Amino acid sequence: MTGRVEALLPSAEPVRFLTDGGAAVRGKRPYPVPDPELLRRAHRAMVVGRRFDAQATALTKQGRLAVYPSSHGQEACQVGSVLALEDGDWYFPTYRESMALVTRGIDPVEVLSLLRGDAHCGYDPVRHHTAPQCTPLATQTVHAAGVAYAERRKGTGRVALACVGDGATSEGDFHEALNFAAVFKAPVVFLVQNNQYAISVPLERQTAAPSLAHKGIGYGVRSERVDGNDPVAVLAVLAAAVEHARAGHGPFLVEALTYRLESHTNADDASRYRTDAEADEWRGRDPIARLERYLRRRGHLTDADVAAASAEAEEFAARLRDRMNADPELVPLGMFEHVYGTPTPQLDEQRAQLRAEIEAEEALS
Ligand SMILES: Cc1ncc(C[n+]2csc(CCOP(=O)(O)OP(=O)(O)O)c2C)c(N)n1
Repeated sequence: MTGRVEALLPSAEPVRFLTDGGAAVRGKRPYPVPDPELLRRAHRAMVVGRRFDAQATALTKQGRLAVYPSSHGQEACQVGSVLALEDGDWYFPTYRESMALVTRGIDPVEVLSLLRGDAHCGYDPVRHHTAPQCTPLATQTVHAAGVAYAERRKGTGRVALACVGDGATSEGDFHEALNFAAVFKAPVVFLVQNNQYAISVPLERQTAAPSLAHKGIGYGVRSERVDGNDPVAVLAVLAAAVEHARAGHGPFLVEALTYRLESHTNADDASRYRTDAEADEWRGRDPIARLERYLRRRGHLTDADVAAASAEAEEFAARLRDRMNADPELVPLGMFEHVYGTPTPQLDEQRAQLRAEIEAEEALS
């Protein structure tokens, strides 16, 4: 029994490959070091992702976006979770994962549709193997476990990765998903981005567990903790987690310790519940700066590479700004589409009512 529990337990300290300053941590590596080419890709994606995030925040101030939950500071988790997957694998994001979806190659305007106020998710979830961004906390973990189980039954070798925040680990759905996935060996990775706060609720008011990763143990789920601002460690741990799931060993829970540098959304004011000193301490663990220093020291990244990433990021942001400045074409009746495979009589009735109202208004104008 003891041996079985030990096999599931996270490391005593969160897994780290890099110091805060970007030097390699000495000692034995608990997981293989990711390939330098993958790390270079991660660097570029984080630079573009951070610029995208800043542009999206600016769009809220210009009234072009209704709401935006920033992931500034969480770049290693956003990019790392996507790069750990293959194209056919499934991704189950929350509202905070816009940066990750852009990294997955989804059109940024489509990514921002929901946050602009559209009734639909913007992109085609089936084509991208990416569920709609989920606002109800943790409900998508159940969907992820179900889809992963279906893939297992079909023998496709595909896995699902579901993102949640620290607050969402208190939701019943999270626990149901862990239990189901463990019992039925669903190939799903649960990534908890522990950014320390659920809006204004700090972690110590959220859980009495030794860590969020420990929550997997009771369900029989292999669990690990990682420094979520260390991109090398995040990629290494997630690669192992995905491999574990793909090889048929069942689910894997990763808790990544990170920090959201901005407020919860543009509608929140983080200075009301946390100090500048705390945020500054986390700024000192900047994932982009850490990876950049590490790769430069090893000769894997040059000034020209860094300049090219930054130019690509500027172009990305400028294109997004231009496209978001155009007013979207509103199709009110479109909100009844894609609600159910077969519409219910109630839905048909509502659609007919709205159509009649639109026609009556048009007749008056
Ligand atoms: C089921 C449910 N309850 C409450 C909310 C309101 N709510 C939105 S975000 C949030 C905090 C979530 O924090 P966390 O899970 O840590 O994720 P983070 O926003 O930090 O990424 C809450 C309580 C919700 N969206 N869904």
